[in-house]
Amino acid sequence: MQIRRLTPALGAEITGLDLSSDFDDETLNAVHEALVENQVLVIPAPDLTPEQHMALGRRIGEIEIHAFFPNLGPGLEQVSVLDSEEGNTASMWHTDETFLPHPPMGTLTHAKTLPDVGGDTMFASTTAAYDALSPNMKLYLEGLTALHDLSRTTELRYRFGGASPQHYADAIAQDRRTAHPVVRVHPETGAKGLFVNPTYTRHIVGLPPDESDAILAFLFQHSIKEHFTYRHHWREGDLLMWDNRSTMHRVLNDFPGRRLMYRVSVVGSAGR
Ligand SMILES: O=C(O)CCC(=O)C(=O)O
Repeated sequence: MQIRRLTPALGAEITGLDLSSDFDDETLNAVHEALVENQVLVIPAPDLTPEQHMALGRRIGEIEIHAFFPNLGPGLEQVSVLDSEEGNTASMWHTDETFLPHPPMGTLTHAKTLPDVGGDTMFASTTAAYDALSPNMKLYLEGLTALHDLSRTTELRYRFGGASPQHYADAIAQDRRTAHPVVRVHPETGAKGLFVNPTYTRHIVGLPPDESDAILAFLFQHSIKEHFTYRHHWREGDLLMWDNRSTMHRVLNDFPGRRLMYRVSVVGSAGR
């Protein structure tokens, strides 16, 4: 197994590993270590089946049924489907499902069908972004919490035709919201990272609305500066794993044609 770093901030490609064959726990641990260190891993896996994809997720931890993406159905409910033809292209910066009390610790996404051009995914290291803040800003953010909820993204999908009025009303009624620290400590490395994102984070708790809006706008812009990012140009069969505790991501919605991805998320827990 060879590991090649892709940008100074984050990302590495692993070659010489066949994810569709049996591999031992030592190899799995090496992949896990590489994930924590590099935050995003690119692994070519042209022959990976949905069953193997799900089994791989299960070897890392408990796998979830995604809160709102459709899935492959009976027996494969944990494999969610992002099909641009169904209006599912996650084009706003986000960390996965931060409206949950325990957002996933990581996600494994497999490229099934790609447009001829476009549809790259951008990643940003939230630990690199935190490290680059001024000491004054770090002090200001210490101890603050922010509220994350699911309604904004559903509202946007409703406004632009991607969700029905009922779907929108259901999202509001479900009231899926959680407050998290604005600065998160990675449970495995101890590194601090920014933990706010434009898709789910609504406001910083206890601040006047205009101050909260201004601080969040600054943090969102700061987090996606180019030297904290990696842009992945997909090849069919690529499997990407990202550490959801130290990254944000978005798809560039710049393509005609179909983009179909299967994804499995590993549930976060107190220890991980
Ligand atoms: O399709 C992709 O490249 C990423 C999808 C995404 O944002 C997600 O699975 O949360």
